[in-house]
Amino acid sequence: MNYTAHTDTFARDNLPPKSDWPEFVFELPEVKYPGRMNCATELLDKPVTRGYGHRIALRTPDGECTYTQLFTQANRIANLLVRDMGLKPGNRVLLRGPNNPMMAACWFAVMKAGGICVATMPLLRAKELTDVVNKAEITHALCDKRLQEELDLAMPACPTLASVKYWYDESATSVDSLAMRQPLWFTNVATAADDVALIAFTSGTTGKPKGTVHFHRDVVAMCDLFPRSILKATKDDVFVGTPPIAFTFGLGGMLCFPLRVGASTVLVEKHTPETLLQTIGRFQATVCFAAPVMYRQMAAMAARYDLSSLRKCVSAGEALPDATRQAFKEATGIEIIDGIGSTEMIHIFISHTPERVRRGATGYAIPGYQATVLDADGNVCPPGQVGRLAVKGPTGCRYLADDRQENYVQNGWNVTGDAYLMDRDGYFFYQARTDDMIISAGYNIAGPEVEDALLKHPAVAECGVVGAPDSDRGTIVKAFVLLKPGSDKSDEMKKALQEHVKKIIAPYKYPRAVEFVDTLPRTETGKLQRFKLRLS
Ligand code: 3UK
Repeated sequence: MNYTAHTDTFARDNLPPKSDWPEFVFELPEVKYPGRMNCATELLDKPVTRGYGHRIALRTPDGECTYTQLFTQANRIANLLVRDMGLKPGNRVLLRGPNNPMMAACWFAVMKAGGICVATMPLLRAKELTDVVNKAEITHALCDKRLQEELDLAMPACPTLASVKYWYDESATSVDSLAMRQPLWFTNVATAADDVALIAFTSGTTGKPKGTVHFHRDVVAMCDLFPRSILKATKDDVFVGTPPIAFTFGLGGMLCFPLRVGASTVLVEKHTPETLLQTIGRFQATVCFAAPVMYRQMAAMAARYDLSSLRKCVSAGEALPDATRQAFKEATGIEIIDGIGSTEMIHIFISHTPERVRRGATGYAIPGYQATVLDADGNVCPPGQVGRLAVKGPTGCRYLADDRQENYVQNGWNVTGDAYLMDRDGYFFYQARTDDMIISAGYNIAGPEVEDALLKHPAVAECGVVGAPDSDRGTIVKAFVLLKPGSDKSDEMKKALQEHVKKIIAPYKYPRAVEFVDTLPRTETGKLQRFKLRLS
């Protein structure tokens, strides 16, 4: 048996058998890590010992926090977890909160103590929490006081969850108050590089949530790949954005990436397009992480804000429509960096630098990753042919005790569930989620392509395109359209939108049905919930 610092081996014991793991590729020198590594040491302790302690790590509308302060607070909470809450290395810790400094400090505290973080999206309800707690046999919880109600509702059905504490809580037994009485120093647990650091549950739309298991080395690897080769982040960067730390997109972009390079991150609990624009100006932010719909909304109002500090913008979570890319560039001069990542892969694996953008493409496999397109039989598709996207690299999919492992990992490849084509130069073009392809009158139609065409019409703010049942044709293309303020929800407008689409893409792809809506259903991570549109 390999070395492990975990006395509680539940997570390791519930990994899929090695034969079902994807193939891991560690070709880049930067991801050849030693056998023992704790990601908190790498991301937080080392900047302090290397003389960055006085620099600002976290910025918020209420104040700021240096690297040394964050380090000290994480040490205190780690002591609290071990001394008062009885945490043993390998125990799972539920972490619940919006993006705020305590969320960041608690995340590092769990890493330091050798615990396994299970962070959940703030909006999860009791039923979903119960599923997660029971699946991962979670023993401890650290939770923002304002999210207590739903956790209380879940507790009776969570027998393993024995120790719960709240932060931003006025009581004498709060995390805040108990941490104050703990020593400032903590010796990080000497975890193996392949000890489990976190279990991230997928924001899946159907079925029971899947827990994706990531090691300490995976957390460090995500920081040493995309941020170095594509983003080129430096210590002087100021990060802002929307993705929750509870989502691996946000864990990277809003916490780990900035700290890895000694930069600072602006944590704001809830953003609207207006507050994000204001925040960029107020903090002179240089790097922004968000979902495509946010960039679209920001483009429409960017002229009224000071965005002179902004250097790089990263879009992920769903496909970036070219219409949004162009609108944002016109408004700000910035070429958005698109990137596809997944909870299974922990972060982005196909992307592009602003200089190497290719219109309509997500990008190329970033250094460290390999990507290809497979047909239904698992053979490699020639350039130009649509098939299933498959990737491999230093990170990959390991579901916690789940037979769906064989769907995601096939012949050593991680198969993401996305339909893509690759051109001759190795650029990857997104078509749709494999199960979102619309088959109408025998044609394969990708909803996102129709959406991009609609978004190029001046009256369209947002839209979603799905297949809808039709008595004559079996399935037709149906568009749900949110119009810009002042536009007319008329039959003439429907007709105009249909004619507009026919002019931009092959006419048979035009939406035969158009419905005007006031909002579109989205997840907390900004993804359009197409299954909800299909049901409506
Ligand atoms: C879709 C994209 C087209 C795609 C994520 C960056 O989104 C993330 O993780 P999830 O597990 O979803 C993964 C799926 O989302 N997707 C994401 N980005 C793009 N489709 N273009 C894109 N740029 O279907 C993928 O399979 O929620 C994104 C970093 C970390 C993440 N966890």
